[in-house]
Amino acid sequence: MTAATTSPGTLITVAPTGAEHAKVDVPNLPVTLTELVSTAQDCERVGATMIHVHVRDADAKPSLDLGLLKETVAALRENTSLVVQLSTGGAVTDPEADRLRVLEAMPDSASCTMGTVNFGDDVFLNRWEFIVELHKRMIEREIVPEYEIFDLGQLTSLRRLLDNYGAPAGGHVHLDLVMGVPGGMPGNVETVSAALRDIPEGASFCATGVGRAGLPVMFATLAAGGHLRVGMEDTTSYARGERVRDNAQLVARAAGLARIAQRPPLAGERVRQLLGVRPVVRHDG
Ligand code: KMH
Ligand code: ZN
Repeated sequence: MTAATTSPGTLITVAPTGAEHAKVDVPNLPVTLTELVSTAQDCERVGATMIHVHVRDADAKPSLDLGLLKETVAALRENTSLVVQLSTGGAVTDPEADRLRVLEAMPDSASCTMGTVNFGDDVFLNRWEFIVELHKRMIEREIVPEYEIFDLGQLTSLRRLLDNYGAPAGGHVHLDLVMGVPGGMPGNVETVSAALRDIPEGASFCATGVGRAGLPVMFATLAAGGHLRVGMEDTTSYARGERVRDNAQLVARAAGLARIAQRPPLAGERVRQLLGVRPVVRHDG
């Protein structure tokens, strides 16, 4: 029995780029601002309502440059109605100070990872003091967090954070189960099911499965009343032996499955209400 809020519709987040894939290995990865905006528009057209953003510099390398982040937030707001979520996770090599500074770009939402995890051959470091600082700064700036959960124990850390430091900006708790990272929890039905026990009362959750875990996690999450994150940050294969054409292909598949599950994609305004994100300020279409 889950304490999480199950939803009659599905919030679809697209994570189009990430910090891990190299442009030379994945040539269709959106890395320039023009490519990102065009991807965002395509994904919005087929059912995405939130975008999880990692930016790249002129050499297509992951970057937390504040100017670039501000420009990106502005361009996405100008050209889409998507809820703009910036990654504070960055790349595993990014220092804490740079990751905290991401919030100065004033996105609608930002990620907040709830603990340290082995990340392939690397370590994705998230010290408790750092998590608390992110949480507090997001409250001050009215930025709605999405708590990233890479392992089940991080759900317990989330409860500890909320118990000790209060509700996030917007008052609603939304989290993302990131499943199948080598070093984190596996992406399968049993683990989605186990996570449901520890999701805080009233919280909403989405889930994403990295690589081959993508489809099992999607089906299990739809059945459990959760929301979906898809995108080339997590998946570059569409099927066995078939590369992803573009992010919109992944969003369209998720939207189709959500409709089949009778939990169709939620409209943007409904998603802003759900998450407690400020209403859209301006969109010229
Ligand atoms: N790139 C990973 C090290 C986040 O965006 O907040 C961290 C990550 C999580 O992707
Ligand atoms: Zn990310």
